[in-house]
Amino acid sequence: MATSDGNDHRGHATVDTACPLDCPDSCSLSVTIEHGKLTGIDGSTRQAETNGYICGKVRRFDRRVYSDDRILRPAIRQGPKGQSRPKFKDVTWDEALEQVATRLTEVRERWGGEAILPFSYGGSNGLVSQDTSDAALFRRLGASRLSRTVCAAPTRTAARTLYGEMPSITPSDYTHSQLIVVWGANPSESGIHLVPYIREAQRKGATLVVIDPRQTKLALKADIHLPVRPGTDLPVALALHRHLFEHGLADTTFLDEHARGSERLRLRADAWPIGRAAEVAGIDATALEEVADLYARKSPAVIRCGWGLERNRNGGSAALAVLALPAVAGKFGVRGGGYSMSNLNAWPIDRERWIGAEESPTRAVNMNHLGRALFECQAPPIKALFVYNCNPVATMPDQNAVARGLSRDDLFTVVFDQVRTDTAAYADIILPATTFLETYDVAKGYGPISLQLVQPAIDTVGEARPNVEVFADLAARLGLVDTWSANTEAEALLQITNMMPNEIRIPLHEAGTATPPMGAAPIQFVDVQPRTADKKIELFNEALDDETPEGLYVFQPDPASDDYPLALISPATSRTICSTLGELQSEPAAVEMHVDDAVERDLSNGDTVRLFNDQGEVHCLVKVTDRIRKGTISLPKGLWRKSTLNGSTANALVPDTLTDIGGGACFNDARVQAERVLAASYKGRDVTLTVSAATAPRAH
Ligand SMILES: Nc1nc2c(c(=O)[nH]1)N[C@H]1C(S)=C(S)[C@@H](COP(=O)(O)OP(=O)(O)OC[C@H]3O[C@@H](n4cnc5c(=O)[nH]c(N)nc54)[C@H](O)[C@@H]3O)O[C@H]1N2
Ligand SMILES: Nc1nc2c(c(=O)[nH]1)N[C@H]1C(S)=C(S)[C@@H](COP(=O)(O)OP(=O)(O)OC[C@H]3O[C@@H](n4cnc5c(=O)[nH]c(N)nc54)[C@H](O)[C@@H]3O)O[C@H]1N2
Ligand code: SF4
Ligand SMILES: [Mo]
Repeated sequence: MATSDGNDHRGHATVDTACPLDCPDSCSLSVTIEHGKLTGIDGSTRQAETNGYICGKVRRFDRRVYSDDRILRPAIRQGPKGQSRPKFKDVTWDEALEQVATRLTEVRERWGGEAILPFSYGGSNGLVSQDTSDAALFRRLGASRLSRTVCAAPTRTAARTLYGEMPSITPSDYTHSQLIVVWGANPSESGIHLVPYIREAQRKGATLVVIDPRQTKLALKADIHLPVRPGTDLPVALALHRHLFEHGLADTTFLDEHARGSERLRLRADAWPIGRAAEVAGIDATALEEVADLYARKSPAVIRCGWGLERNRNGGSAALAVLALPAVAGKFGVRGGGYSMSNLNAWPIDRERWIGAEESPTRAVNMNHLGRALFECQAPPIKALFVYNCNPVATMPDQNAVARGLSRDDLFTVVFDQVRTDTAAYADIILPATTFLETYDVAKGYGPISLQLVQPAIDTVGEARPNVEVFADLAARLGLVDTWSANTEAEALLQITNMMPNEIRIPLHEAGTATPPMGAAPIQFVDVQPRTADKKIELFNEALDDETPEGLYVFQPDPASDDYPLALISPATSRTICSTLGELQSEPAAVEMHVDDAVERDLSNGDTVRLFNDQGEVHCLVKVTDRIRKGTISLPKGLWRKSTLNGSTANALVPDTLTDIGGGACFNDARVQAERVLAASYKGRDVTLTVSAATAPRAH
């Protein structure tokens, strides 16, 4: 075990490591251990941007590490699939992996490799724990490929199309900005280290604009808050473009030199005068005009483009239009001016180099279609599902379809996780995974430009094993011996870092952190340039326009109906990271609802409500508030089924339709109705709820 200050006589040690969870910030951590047990997790200053402090979730991560929900040993299911308290029998790793190998071989021989679907997403997000021996194994098996589109697919497609994923402005550079637009992001909960930099900029005179259907903590501190109807960012952004072009405020010199397609963008934006956009978005036209004016005048101006605006039918075009604004307004070239999206690709690092097996052209399954894929995929049907780094029952759209699919008797499911997730209830075999406090990894931030070494602070809990070892072991059992040469994660770490350029590898090993060649705080269009083929900004990609059903920058109207008028959104909260730590939520969840919507439905604070649409229903409590726009309601992302009264979460109401570009999830296109139900006690799944006499019962 590597320690930074050694082990003293009390068995006390401190370990320098980093947080690799799916969060932009990638904090450096100082972990204290006494007699082999975690006693404290705190921030360190190794990563300068996160400045020595961390969030409350990870500070108490010991509650997951030593939790009763932790999977300690491999186990095989005994009773039916999907029960709230499923029965499993412990087995040895050898028995478990032999059985997995046997079943995968049977499936492959009878149905072909594509009948196997590996299913993974964020997990611990590190370079070692994903796309290493796992990718090598599944590629060599000829398994179906997974399109990892549940998050960031539209924004990433937009950032790639426009700028070839040029690195973004880092949080600390916000202190140089005069205008900050936080668009569809809620950093107070989902990336906390940006907030003090924004506040510092405000103290120095910066203007803050927040565009969000909810009055978030930052919206309360904003000069202007535009509480848009979910899914209407596209017209709002196009109205800003139109304003710039129409008033001669577009930076035509910059556009001529650095961009293509501005005329095509201008024509599409022409359909959106400020008044029309404001009407569709349900916001005040004067406020929107003021934002247009501020954005044209102020510099340095930065837009923090979040992920809240992508999760709907217009998400891709919305992200394109938002991220195109600094180009059209000429905001690049100064510190604190430009945009921030994801900085995941700031590094000259290529995973393909270390996977060590060619990607085969097998069929690709969009992960947002898991439920339907389990029924509709033919030739071959999906017969084996290997879930790791992901908790699809809690996090994928159309939860009921996912659960039905996973209940199939003829489906062989492996769930490899740290804790008994909602998905684990459907597993034939569960395998225990290590947490980031028990393994080596490399954490890559997507807010600050940060690459850090993650190292074990404690011994593995129970018989947990790191991903890289389990997939390498399975490959060996399947006779794929030459696939991946590193069998332990320490070897894997070395194998991976050895393929990095020396300027990165050496500091990463010696100091635990590295800086990319362009520096940790690049100025866009000074230190970094677009990474498109010809280094130009592509404001209008004709091929993408052809592929997009309605065309690029074309607004698709709201899917609400008279039956289902309320827009249900499910943003990140400070209590979980996606569904990670959802096991610790002991209070029943509450949906936030505007006071007018509540009064209309005879609802008051603490009442029990039934949210429903044609796909499903969620029974939960109500929190009445004026901090969300009327017509929009909000239930947290990442809830486990036990957190609601009927065992369904927001995803039971989320359609599995896809975003306009990128094949992303439309979480915020859920349209629902809400009605009061007579209160029931919170006792897990068995509560029976009766529809209140005040509202007519419906046939669902
Ligand atoms: N604590 C915590 N931190 C996290 C996560 C977590 O679950 N918990 N998740 C991590 C992950 S995986 C991600 S992707 C990021 C996501 O972090 P964010 O980018 O902050 O994304 P969301 O939380 O989905 O939504 C952000 C805001 O968008 C608003 N919003 C919803 N719909 C719309 C819309 O149509 N338009 C506009 N303008 N706003 C809208 C929501 O009200 C919310 O306040 O956070 C990461 N950090
Ligand atoms: N309704 C709604 N749903 C959403 C969203 C939303 O806005 N609204 N947002 C979506 C977003 S942004 C995202 S990113 C997805 C995320 O969805 P998921 O990727 O499913 O994220 P988590 O639920 O945190 O699941 C990660 C799982 O990996 C496990 N894990 C962690 N480290 C390891 C490891 O080293 N090995 C193994 N084997 N397992 C590990 C964790 O215990 C956890 O169960 O959720 C999406 N779901
Ligand atoms: S979850 Fe985010 S804020 Fe919390 S410790 Fe990890 S990187 Fe830092
Ligand atoms: Mo995400």
